[in-house]
Amino acid sequence: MKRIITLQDISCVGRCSITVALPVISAMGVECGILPTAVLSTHTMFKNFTCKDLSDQIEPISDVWEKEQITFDGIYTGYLASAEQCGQVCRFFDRFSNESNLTLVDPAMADNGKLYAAFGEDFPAAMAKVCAKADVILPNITEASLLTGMPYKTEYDEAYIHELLERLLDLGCKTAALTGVSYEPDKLGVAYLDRDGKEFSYFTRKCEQSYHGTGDLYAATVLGGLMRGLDLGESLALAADFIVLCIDATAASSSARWYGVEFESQIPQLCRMLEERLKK
Ligand code: PXL
Repeated sequence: MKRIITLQDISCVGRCSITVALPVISAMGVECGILPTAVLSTHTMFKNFTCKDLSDQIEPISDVWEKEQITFDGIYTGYLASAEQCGQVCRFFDRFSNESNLTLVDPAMADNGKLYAAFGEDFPAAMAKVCAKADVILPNITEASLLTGMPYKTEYDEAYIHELLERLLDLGCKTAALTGVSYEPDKLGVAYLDRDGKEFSYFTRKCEQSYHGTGDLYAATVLGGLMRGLDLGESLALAADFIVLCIDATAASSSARWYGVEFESQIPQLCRMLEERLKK
């Protein structure tokens, strides 16, 4: 069984980061180790929240893993607590990434044109350095514009998306995949470009509702697919189909917006969809 390590926060309530990555990646048949980078009462979209930064644990934990010769088939990072912590995560990549494992960076820091509340203006540049270490990065359009300095647009054409992808590759990653891409009012999807010039896109029906933590759920599912041997396009498509199921399953709930998508009920279906894709 493949083993991955994910570096992101524990938001105790609110379905994001590690509370999403662990159940989803485990259900997909991949061992999911965690390196919690901070503990929060909830994610930072709630009006009140506590945050205990665990940056000082990253190095001692890494030291012991190295001594114990623990290795990872995948390294996956999500929300990071500060610009300084981004530097520590870069060092983690230097120690644990190699030719035979896969690194996925979800630069979870912004949405709908705005940086998350907890971050200062220096954060995107620090996250860009984390992206430089990755095989695959998975920003949304807001994050991509902050990482590249390109303008954030809500109305755009394929040329804008292509240029964003090219500029993301300039950061140093091997493949840039952009989420939340839409060229038609009722379709939403993902587009990727890699260093060899390979392009891919996949679209699903656009759901009306939007829930916090969906990006985390998407990234965790993509990583699970990659670790099980799907290629990137198949993993991105599987994750997109799963998100649509989860959003549909959540739509009946009135308090859901800040509590995240009710992915739990859709895990059996995710496992079935994964097995079907693996058979092909
Ligand atoms: O879903 C991204 C995320 C993860 N973790 C924390 C957050 C957010 C987004 O706001 O606040 C703590």
